[in-house]
Amino acid sequence: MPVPTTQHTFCRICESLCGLEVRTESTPDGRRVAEIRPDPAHLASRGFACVKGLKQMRLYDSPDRLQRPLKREGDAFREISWAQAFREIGEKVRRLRAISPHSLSMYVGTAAGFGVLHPVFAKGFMDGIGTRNFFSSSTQDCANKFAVSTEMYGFPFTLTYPDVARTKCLIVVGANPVVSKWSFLQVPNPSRHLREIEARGGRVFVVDPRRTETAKVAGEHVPIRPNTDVFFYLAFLRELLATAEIDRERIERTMTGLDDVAALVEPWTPERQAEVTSIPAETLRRMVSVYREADGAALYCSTGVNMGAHGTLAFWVQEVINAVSGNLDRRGGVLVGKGILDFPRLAKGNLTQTHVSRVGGFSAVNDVFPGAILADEIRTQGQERIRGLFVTGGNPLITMAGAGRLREALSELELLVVTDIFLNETASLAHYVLPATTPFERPDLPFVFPLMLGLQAKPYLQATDVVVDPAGEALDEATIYLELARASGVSLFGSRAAQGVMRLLQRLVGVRRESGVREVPQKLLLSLLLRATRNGSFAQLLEAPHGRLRPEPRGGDFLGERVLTADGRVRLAPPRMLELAHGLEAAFESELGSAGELRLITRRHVKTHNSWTHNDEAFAREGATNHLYVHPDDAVRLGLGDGELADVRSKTGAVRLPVRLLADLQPGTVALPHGWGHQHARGLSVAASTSGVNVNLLAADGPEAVDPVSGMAHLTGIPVEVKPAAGPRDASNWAGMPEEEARP
Ligand SMILES: Nc1nc2c(c(=O)[nH]1)N[C@H]1C(S)=C(S)[C@@H](COP(=O)(O)OP(=O)(O)OC[C@H]3O[C@@H](n4cnc5c(=O)[nH]c(N)nc54)[C@H](O)[C@@H]3O)O[C@H]1N2
Ligand SMILES: Nc1nc2c(c(=O)[nH]1)N[C@H]1C(S)=C(S)[C@@H](COP(=O)(O)OP(=O)(O)OC[C@H]3O[C@@H](n4cnc5c(=O)[nH]c(N)nc54)[C@H](O)[C@@H]3O)O[C@H]1N2
Ligand code: SF4
Ligand SMILES: [Mo]
Repeated sequence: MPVPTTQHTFCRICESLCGLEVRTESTPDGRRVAEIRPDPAHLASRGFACVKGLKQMRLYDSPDRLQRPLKREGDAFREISWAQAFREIGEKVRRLRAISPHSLSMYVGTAAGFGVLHPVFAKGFMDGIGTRNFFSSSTQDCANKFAVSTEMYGFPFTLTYPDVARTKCLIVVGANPVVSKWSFLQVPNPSRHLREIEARGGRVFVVDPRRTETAKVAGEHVPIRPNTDVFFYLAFLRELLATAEIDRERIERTMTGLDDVAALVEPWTPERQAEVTSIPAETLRRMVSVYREADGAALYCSTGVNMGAHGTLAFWVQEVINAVSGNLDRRGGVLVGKGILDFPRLAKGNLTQTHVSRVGGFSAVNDVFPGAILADEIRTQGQERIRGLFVTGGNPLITMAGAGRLREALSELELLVVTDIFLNETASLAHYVLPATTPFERPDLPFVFPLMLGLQAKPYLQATDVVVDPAGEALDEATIYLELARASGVSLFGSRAAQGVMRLLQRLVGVRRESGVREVPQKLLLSLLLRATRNGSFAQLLEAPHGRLRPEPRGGDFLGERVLTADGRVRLAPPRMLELAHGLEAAFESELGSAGELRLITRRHVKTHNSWTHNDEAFAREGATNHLYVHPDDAVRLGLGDGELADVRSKTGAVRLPVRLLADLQPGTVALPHGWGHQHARGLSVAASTSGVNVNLLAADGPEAVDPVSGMAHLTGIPVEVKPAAGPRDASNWAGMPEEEARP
């Protein structure tokens, strides 16, 4: 007889971290999830959850779930023991490390951010090896924010967030929270929060080339030409300085550089920005006046700006606007949260290292090099050439720019190790694939952002116990990276003490699994973290199954107190930003000259999560595809009809896929969702039967293609040509187009 049990936990797929009620049953294979419901009593999500969260067990319980370590022999994968996997990988690491520690590298994907211990142990392993070659998905989605925060506030993780619960004016630029929830901010149920702003008399604007789901839920849609946000922001600041009563005393006390930014924005009138953004000058003036008059206002941007051509400059100017208008550090404006520990102060010394990359000479942002130089780092000869790569909780082959070149580069590695829950596209090229536990198979605390930084609309803390038994021999990443460090003859973080203590804890209290491996005692480590920060024990926190409230942000405790620049003041005009801004006039001219160019933007759907949720019929069926969304007027001009095949070409690649007409787009813009192109995945039986294409074949990689300050790749606003397809679709091809035609 199955014994049903209901347990409270939280979802760890996206940053909403929705509270869940999970009913489990015991089966011959161990405890399994039978049903997931939203937790109505959860302090923050209050009964909200999305389809992905509620059906995630279908992904985890798939027959494709990795159960045991795999080794590739020729073209086939064979199951091996953990002991063999650790031993062989360790031997290869020792050999490569003897050539150069920098010949080893790591790419950390999004899934790593949803556990506390995973990123810490993964980084600890790399630091133990002593390599500077560390990559992460941050240069696909947010490194511009880290770079700007470092310059302005003195620390990459000093991140401002809009006080969504109290603001009277929210301007959302290049984000679609209704579909994607939020990023760098935990607000479950975005629709409710957006409507509440309007209900309390506030205003919402959504600046986006597409009339998005968010724009339909609340506020006014302001269409913008892709890649031109920086000009919108410059004119916004100019108009604000020209019309608002600026509190100069507050600025002088807590910030520096106002005159420099004022001089910078002087040429950028609302009329001038209108020539490229397509936002009429009157609309911009009206937005500024609403923002200025509101009792608490916030500008917020996300990936639509971050991944664009001027993401670093745009985000910088946004931060300056929020700061000089008096909205920074006040309720209803933008706040800088506090986590359970003073992470910025503790980590400042470690996260502001000054590594420079071999290819392109990029300074690491937050210890991370641009992902878009990875292929070049592998292919450029030299002692420090990358020969070994660990990929953890990510799928760079699908999600990174220059997918075509990256595939070739990954095939040249001497050692590729992927730690994942599936044999995904990247893993299909690996020498070793290591099976990780899913979130439900691990105890945890919420994602590093709320925990360390307090980026939460409603601050709370929550713990979750293990909900189900690990599948097969899957291990948590803390154990995997501790064992790999041991097998490679290195210590976590290069610290014998750290390695020794972890090994001791593992031996003394770690549960021994059937595979013979002892687990790192995760709950104990999490408990130590809680105790060290005076938050009680893990067990005590588990007694608050819907979360335990933390102090509400007050505002007024950041400026003059927690700014980590040398003089403790916000640097409004960092020299690196002013230098980058020298290119603006030329960029403006080039915008004027490319008004007729078709630009490709991103689009997310509720049922997909980057590259990894297409492997169940609840999310994608055989033959399912992404579409190229085209405005009806453009379609007529291009000779394309709904459902017809189109060839999309950029400077770097080409794909063939069906068209869907979408009047919500701004003419001159086409949209193409990422995360597809699974045909060559070895271990995703459902996803591999879909026929979508990898849009990142169209995005350029290489040192010339990335933002020089942040290392961000440009994954939106890509100039493309679109034509009726020159032939049929070849679903067996990874570009969705016959190989010879796909070469641009
Ligand atoms: N063109 C275009 N490209 C984009 C984007 C875009 O908008 N347009 N978006 C970008 C963004 S925002 C991001 S963040 C990146 C994402 O880039 P990645 O992080 O490289 O990609 P994901 O698809 O999120 O990969 C997550 C992987 O983690 C695995 N996984 C899930 N749970 C676990 C777990 O508990 N442990 C382990 N070890 N693995 C797990 C999944 O199976 C999957 O393979 O892609 C970017 N790429
Ligand atoms: N369902 C779902 N949820 C997700 C994810 C997912 O894949 N699926 N991914 C998660 C991840 S890793 C992240 S980082 C977050 C991202 O969350 P968001 O940053 O909100 O990402 P998107 O929903 O893609 O919204 C980006 C918006 O930018 C617009 N845009 C594109 N180019 C431009 C431009 O040049 N200028 C302006 N102003 N707008 C532009 C697009 O039309 C789109 O509406 O979502 C997370 N949540
Ligand atoms: S919105 Fe969906 S995917 Fe995101 S945390 Fe909530 S249930 Fe999970
Ligand atoms: Mo992301």
